Amino acid sequence: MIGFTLLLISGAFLCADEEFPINYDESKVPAYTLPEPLRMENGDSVSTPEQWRTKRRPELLSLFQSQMYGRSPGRPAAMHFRIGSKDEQALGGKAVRKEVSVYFAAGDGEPRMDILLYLPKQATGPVPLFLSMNFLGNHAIISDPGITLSSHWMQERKEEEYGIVDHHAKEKSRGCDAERWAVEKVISRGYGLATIYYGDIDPDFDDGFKNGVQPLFYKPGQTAPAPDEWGAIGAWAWGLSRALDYFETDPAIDAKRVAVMGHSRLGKTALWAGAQDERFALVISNNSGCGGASLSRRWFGETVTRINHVFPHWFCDNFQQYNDNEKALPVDQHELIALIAPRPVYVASAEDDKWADPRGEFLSAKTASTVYRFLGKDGLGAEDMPPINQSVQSTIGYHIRTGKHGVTDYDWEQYLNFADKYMK
Ligand code: GTR
Repeated sequence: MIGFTLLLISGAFLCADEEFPINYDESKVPAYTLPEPLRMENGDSVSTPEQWRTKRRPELLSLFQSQMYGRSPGRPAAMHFRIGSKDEQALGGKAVRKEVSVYFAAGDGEPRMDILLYLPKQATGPVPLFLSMNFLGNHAIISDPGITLSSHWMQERKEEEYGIVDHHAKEKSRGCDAERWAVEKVISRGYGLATIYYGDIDPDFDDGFKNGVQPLFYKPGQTAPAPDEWGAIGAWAWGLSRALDYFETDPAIDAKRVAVMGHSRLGKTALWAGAQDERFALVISNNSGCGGASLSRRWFGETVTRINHVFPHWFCDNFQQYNDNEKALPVDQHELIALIAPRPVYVASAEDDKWADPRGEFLSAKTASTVYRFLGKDGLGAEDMPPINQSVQSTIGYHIRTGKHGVTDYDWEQYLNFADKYMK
């Protein structure tokens, strides 16, 4: 890991390391010009919603695919599902818990992902659902002995953070991430909650794409994705779409009302999944930052260069061309949000999460409004950043809350209100 040095420059903090200068001073953000989502590559402006849908939207999507996240394959023909454990009395009788394995190839081997589902017991019909990937295994989101412990690669856990040092999921790690998962609250509001461990789809380290789902799609002789083919974020987003494929087959779930939500790198993933797959009814980005909701051209917090160096496996290789050259990017992140239009999208920042550039996240959401308005929606109903802990619930929702990088009950509360407004 790269060490950071704190420099005090003319009374303002500039956090930097030798290779990758990082700016935390608003007055030092250089001027930048954003690409216009409603202007086509040939220079013409988009004149009708139909033209947006059939020409400009596919054009933008293709640019994000080839230059940033990489192209992903579709649903594998041999993919199949197997229902695993089921508990009709979960959460003290308030929910049904079940596990579903998704096998991406024929047979019962790898690659495979496991979906953990909690559905409200009292439901009288198919329920709307929140779908969100997790960082530490399905068993980590809640302490429930019935959840299968993951046997897949697991990141090293810091003892001071989780009270455990555990390379693989063990009994004592059940519920170790529960603070970030408002399972009971979601159920009590009438929604289901589905989660998948992101390491099932692609372990989060740079191994040249030997593990994870990518090799399943290599052409004969291919050993790594091409420069315009998916990296890890593309693979995780693909996994979210495969979960939606399953929801379409489950009569207890209303697959037309699925909100995809994600935090941090998984927030980038949720946005990318929602941008590509129009079956997602609502999209939520929690503290997604660079490569997610925040603008690449704004020099504040994490940069394209830094993210590409530290996480070279997240994006496609073509994205490396834009290191220290963000202005050459044919897109910026307000256009990723615009790809979700006219569907509701919520962007959430945290006051102390400067690394993710809260203002850059807000500006990106605000600028995406042009497309929402063009399509007859209200966009973001705020000209300036709202006060701390005040949720804006227009078609593009936004809040900045107190506290640090993470997912809190406050965040869930706003997402549930937003879903009540747009998905019920
Ligand atoms: C950081 C990374 C961010 C964010 C975060 C996370 O190290 O620089 O882009 O994704 O990790 O996912 O927790």
